[in-house]
Amino acid sequence: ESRYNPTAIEEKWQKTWAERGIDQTPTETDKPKFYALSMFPYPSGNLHMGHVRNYTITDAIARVHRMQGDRVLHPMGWDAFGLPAENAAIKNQTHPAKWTYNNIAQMRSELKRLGLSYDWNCELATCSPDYYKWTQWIFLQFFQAGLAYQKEAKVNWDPIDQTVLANEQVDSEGRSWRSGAIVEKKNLRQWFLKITDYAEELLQDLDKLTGWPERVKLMQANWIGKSVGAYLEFPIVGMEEKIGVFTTRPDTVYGVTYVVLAPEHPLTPKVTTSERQEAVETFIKEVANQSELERTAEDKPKRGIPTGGKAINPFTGEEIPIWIADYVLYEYGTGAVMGVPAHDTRDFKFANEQNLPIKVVIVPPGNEDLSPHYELKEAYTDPGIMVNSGEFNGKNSTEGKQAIIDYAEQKGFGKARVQYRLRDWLISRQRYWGAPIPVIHCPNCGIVPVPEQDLPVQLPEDVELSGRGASPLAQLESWVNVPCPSCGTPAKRETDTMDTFIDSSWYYLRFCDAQNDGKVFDSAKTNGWMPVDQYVGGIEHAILHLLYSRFFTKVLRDRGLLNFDEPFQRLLTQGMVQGLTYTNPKKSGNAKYIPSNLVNPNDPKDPETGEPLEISYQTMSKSKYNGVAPEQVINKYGADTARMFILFKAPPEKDLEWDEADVEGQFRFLNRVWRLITDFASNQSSAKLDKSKLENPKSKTEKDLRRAIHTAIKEVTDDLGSDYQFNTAISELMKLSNALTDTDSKNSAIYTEGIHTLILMLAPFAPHIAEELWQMIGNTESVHKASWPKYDPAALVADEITLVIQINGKTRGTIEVANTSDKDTLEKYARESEAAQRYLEGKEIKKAIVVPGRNLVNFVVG
Ligand code: ANZ
Ligand code: ZN
Repeated sequence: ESRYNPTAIEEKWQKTWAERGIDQTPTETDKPKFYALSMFPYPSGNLHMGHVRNYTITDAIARVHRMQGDRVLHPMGWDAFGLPAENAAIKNQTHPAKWTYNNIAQMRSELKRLGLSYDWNCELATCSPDYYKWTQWIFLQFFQAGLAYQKEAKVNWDPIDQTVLANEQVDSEGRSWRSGAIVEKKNLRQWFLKITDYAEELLQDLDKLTGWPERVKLMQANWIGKSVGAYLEFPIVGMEEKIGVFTTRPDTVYGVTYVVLAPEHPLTPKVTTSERQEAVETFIKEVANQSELERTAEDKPKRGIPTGGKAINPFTGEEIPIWIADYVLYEYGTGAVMGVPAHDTRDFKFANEQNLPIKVVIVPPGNEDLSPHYELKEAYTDPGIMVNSGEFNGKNSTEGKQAIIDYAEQKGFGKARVQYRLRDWLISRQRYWGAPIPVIHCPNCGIVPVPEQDLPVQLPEDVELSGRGASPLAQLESWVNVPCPSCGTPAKRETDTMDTFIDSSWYYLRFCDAQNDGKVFDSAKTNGWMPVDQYVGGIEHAILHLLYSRFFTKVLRDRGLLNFDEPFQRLLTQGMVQGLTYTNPKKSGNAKYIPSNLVNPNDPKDPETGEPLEISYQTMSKSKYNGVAPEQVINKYGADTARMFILFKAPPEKDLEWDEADVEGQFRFLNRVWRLITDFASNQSSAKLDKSKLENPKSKTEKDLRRAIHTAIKEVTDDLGSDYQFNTAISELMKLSNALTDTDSKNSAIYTEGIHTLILMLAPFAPHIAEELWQMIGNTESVHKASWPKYDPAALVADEITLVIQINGKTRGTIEVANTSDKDTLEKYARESEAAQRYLEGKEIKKAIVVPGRNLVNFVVG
């Protein structure tokens, strides 16, 4: 009898499966489709445990669906453009393409060792000209639709990477997501995609995403940030121009005691009086160096100064001062606000600090008659009744909002307005390793799209990467200078490349027709596979990647290429993989993390200082020295054990603590299954399943075994339903394995059915050992082509139940009785039981409470 040798069988089956092409996407169309997708990786060099978890989850899902009769698309590719390749190239004097493709080769071979059932014919890399040709083509679709435009903009400038960053790439401390440098502001002409045109639909359609976690939908809604309110114009004393403000509280307009401009607002210098000019200029310079977060943080004091200018409240005719302040952002709304200190918390603080008047115009119902000037300890921000508001007095503030808007519209000084926090997507990067934006700037014709037959605009290979100054492409004269495609005049190529989030906004569409070299994709094919039925990936993509992908889908739909509204039907955000982490609480920064190989686990001390260490589980990362390399685990236990452990240790959406003892536990389980089935294979002359013998078990033990088998089928199938509770599914497999080990009916057709069932249900999780054992018991077709077992409801019914006997709520004994839910019969059994006889002797039964579902009878006695 052979030992379980994972290395040998895993290599063997990976090779055989590849030769037989069993993971290829089926072409028949009579089965329901299922598109299973993991977020594709950035080829950074090696797989980490987070990748392994992500892909194992999706693979198990894909395999279950195949066995359950779906035709499955399960592709994999590479999100291969981006800064790290360029930085590595600068550092190591190689070409980014070389670095990238080496990493892809490395990671692909690691993926293959995991036994993931990808159709490698769909593989794509976003940095390949076959792919970015279509990224460029899609850009031109946006351009033709008026959804790609250039504008001068203050951009985030990363002084280390020497590049512009999207807002999303700047963290809450104002640092670059990659280099960590404090981001500066700089003015540049940049390309934008008009995602704001789709803000409302992106918000509304969140309701269609019933298979998404609520928390992700909420994050998207907050990012879009819809506010309903009004645009109101305040005339400026002595000037033609007016100050437009956006407010969500038009009902408070009678309480405006000042107006505030963002310091960068173009009206700032115009309204500033000469006495105030110097102070205003100094203030503007100070604010320019602050991040958005510093400017708006709730706990920071609001800073501002008067400009000397005055505006008029169009409702009251009152003159009010014009200020500038840091808390007013130029990029949001109109970049100006009406100050209502009585009803806005920030304004209240600001007015108190700056000694500006506070005027109450909303009061809680029933307080209308109180002195209008009663002292406020804090802003009154709730709805209420309007006071001090002229003809609007007495209205409740909710109606008041509309009444004020109607009035403003009538008089021509305002209107209703919806405002979104979402801004247009800045896609320009002054970098080399990205898809070049396919336009040419002609002195005669302006911006000319590169004609389709000239796509892709290829990245030149002979580029010099210094990591400094302007974009590498801009420095390459031979590449930049081209004749205008329209008039032939000497013209210049656009030298910006696209944000890599663009590449990943449409890759899932390309997977449906990955080898098409004549089109971006065949719409019939893509419409046939889309939407993705199950998308699996990290929560870090909850906002941007998913929002951008949804945006692309909607735009391509409106261009007639797609016939659906949302790309991802269901989304699973898998939890983090955490490793055992040793920290020295006396140290700070990264120095506090101590590599585990320097620590004695029985007495964890800092090897340098001898100080005691703290132990915790934290997300695996290089800087914490708490990572476990997938390769090592596979070498030691095999991929099947790694997969089983990952699926068993925690539900997919929860964090997972990597624990070697539990890895061992799964290894032992697979070894038990191995022995169970090798024993079966060698003892049984013919292990063929005789279906005719299954339904009439010959003995109680056979019947019990059959119940265990069918209960397992039911439970595992339910666990794999829509919630993918792999952990409980694997527990059920363990129970089934124990039942098969312990039964006395090993020479029955039912036992054979149990063995088959165990292997079949193990197959999605531990595909190699399942295949080996499946062949060992005499099958020739792959287990992965077999059908998922179905349970027989009749087999689930137990013959006997254990009935609990209670006297006054106290359990006094149990009896085995025939399975029934008939109350009278249960009561009769209970009365006749020895326990009842003993405890009830000489006592009067006041009441018998029978609970059939809980198999319980309680006698209440006096
Ligand atoms: C007057 C007012 C009175 C306001 C009141 C609120 C309460 P959201 O919900 O975030 O859209 N605001 C408008 N533009 C701004 C900008 N560029 N920078 C900073 N603040 C700005 O908030 C809209 C409210 O934020 C607006 O309504 C405005 O203050 C302020 F009792 O107007 B409100
Ligand atoms: Zn031209």
